[in-house]
Amino acid sequence: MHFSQVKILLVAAGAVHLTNAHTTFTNFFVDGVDQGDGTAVRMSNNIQQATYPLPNVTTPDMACGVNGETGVARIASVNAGSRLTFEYRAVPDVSTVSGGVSIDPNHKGPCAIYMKKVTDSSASNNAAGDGWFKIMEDGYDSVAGKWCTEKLIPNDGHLSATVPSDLAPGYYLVRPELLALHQADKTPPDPQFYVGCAQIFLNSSGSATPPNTVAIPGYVNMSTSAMTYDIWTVPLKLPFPDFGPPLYTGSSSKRSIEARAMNQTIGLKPEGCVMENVNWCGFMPASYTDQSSCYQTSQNCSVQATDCYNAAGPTGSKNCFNWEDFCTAIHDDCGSSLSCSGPPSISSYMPGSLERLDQSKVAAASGPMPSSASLSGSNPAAPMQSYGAEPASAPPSAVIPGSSRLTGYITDTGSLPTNGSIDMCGSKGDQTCAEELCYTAVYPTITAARGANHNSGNVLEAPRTRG
Ligand SMILES: *[C@@H]1O[C@H](CO)[C@@H](O)[C@H](O)[C@H]1NC(C)=O
Ligand SMILES: *[C@@H]1O[C@H](CO)[C@@H](O)[C@H](O)[C@H]1NC(C)=O
Ligand SMILES: *[C@@H]1O[C@H](CO)[C@@H](O)[C@H](O)[C@H]1NC(C)=O
Ligand SMILES: *[C@@H]1O[C@H](CO)[C@@H](O)[C@H](O)[C@H]1NC(C)=O
Ligand SMILES: *[C@@H]1O[C@H](CO)[C@@H](O)[C@H](O)[C@H]1NC(C)=O
Ligand SMILES: *[C@@H]1O[C@H](CO)[C@@H](O)[C@H](O)[C@H]1NC(C)=O
Ligand SMILES: [Cu+2]
Repeated sequence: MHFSQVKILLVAAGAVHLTNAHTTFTNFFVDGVDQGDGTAVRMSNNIQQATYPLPNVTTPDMACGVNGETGVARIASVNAGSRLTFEYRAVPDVSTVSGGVSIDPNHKGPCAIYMKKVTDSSASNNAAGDGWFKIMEDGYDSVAGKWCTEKLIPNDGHLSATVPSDLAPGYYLVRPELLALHQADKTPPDPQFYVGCAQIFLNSSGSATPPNTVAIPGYVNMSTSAMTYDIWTVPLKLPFPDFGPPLYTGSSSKRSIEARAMNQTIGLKPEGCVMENVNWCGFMPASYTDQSSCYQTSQNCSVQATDCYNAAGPTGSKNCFNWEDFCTAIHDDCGSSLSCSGPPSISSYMPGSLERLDQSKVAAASGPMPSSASLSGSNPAAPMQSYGAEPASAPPSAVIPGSSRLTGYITDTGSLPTNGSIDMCGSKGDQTCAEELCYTAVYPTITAARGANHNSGNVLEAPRTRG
């Protein structure tokens, strides 16, 4: 089966119609630059349930969400004073949905952003526990008559905060938090948290350690008044009872980060990483000069593609498909008129440049509410078909499948013989390879003698047989 067909079937089989528009944190921007879907993000790896709220307010998953104790490979570089923007999506894989929304409009409630200093933000088992401080909070805006979650919707699901400029440098977890209170007045009350964590390294010349930190879980329980707040009461009982530690905004003075005391050594984009999907990196497979090395390169590419699909989570496999298309081009090259300079250029398989944030939306939100329609989605994050074993080389003297003609050079100089056979080397066009493929072309099937002398002889076309 051709790979594009595999892809289409996966999309069809994975199609899910979402009846309940929950939400999840999927990706973040540093000073308006998207770090990539799922890149440096701790989120649930359960594709069907990634958008579900946490089951209760005291589960350890309150720290960084389901799977939140599992570090991921990448760590984003952030400067003291940088603007961080967290994106929430009702359908995590945006390649499967058009006009996706961030959260169901009835999920009304406050938002906050927390940070915690850790020794290595890509290490596991460092999320739950003490050390969390709050850098942003937004509850109910009585002037606009809107909850923070309602402002997210016209704001493309974006929640932003400025990293306090006096914080000590180093590794941090950053935790966006939404609390939907539409069920908080019910019996039993069901306050619904949506949290995840970004893994960052902070460039800073500061030295501050925020004094007021809390343990997560622990900072709220069902006795905390906000957990049972009735958002349906008219008029609302204001002010909304905020919860968690006091806000830490740091000193307002801008600091130079030139004299940084610490540099990031973990979680950087690896050298040679040419394509990314979530926290997977693709590395350029080796160049090849003959069919055998071409198939090795093809195999390497396909193993990397499988790794890409296996590493993809709820945000999908979009760039794995791009990588797989690149692998298919290599594989096709091995089978037909092998090029002398493989692998083919990857540039036409590269994903479009990453999303750039609309700066006007990094700040406050305003504008009309979009419709919550078109919430069908799918999650084609399944492993690709394996290429399987390939012959190291075609059997001797067989016509190579998939190609009827060869263009090559006559290897011995001199005039064209009028009959008999002739050895030809080369493979395609007028390139020469480090290791040329040689063929024996037999008259009278040599059909065309084109061009004048080129290298050692005339350029010919002949049926492609291996000599
Ligand atoms: C909260 O949820 C966790 C995870 O599902 C569960 O282990 C725990 O028992 C729950 N606690 C309460 C008080 O319901
Ligand atoms: C943080 O500092 C490093 C080392 O100078 C630099 O490469 C990186 O780009 C800086 N991060 C940002 C967000 O500017
Ligand atoms: C709930 O939180 C409050 C305030 O932190 C604390 O005093 C109380 O002991 C907690 N209750 C339970 C059952 O954990
Ligand atoms: C960190 O990197 C910057 C820029 O590359 C350099 O000037 C500085 O000396 C480095 N600091 C440390 C502690 O390595
Ligand atoms: C694929 O090739 C790259 C570049 O030569 C190499 O670094 C990598 O280890 C290979 N991967 C596999 C799975 O063979
Ligand atoms: C070329 O070789 C073929 C097959 O051996 C033979 O039938 C034909 O007569 C030869 N032609 C000439 C011009 O020698
Ligand atoms: Cu929901």
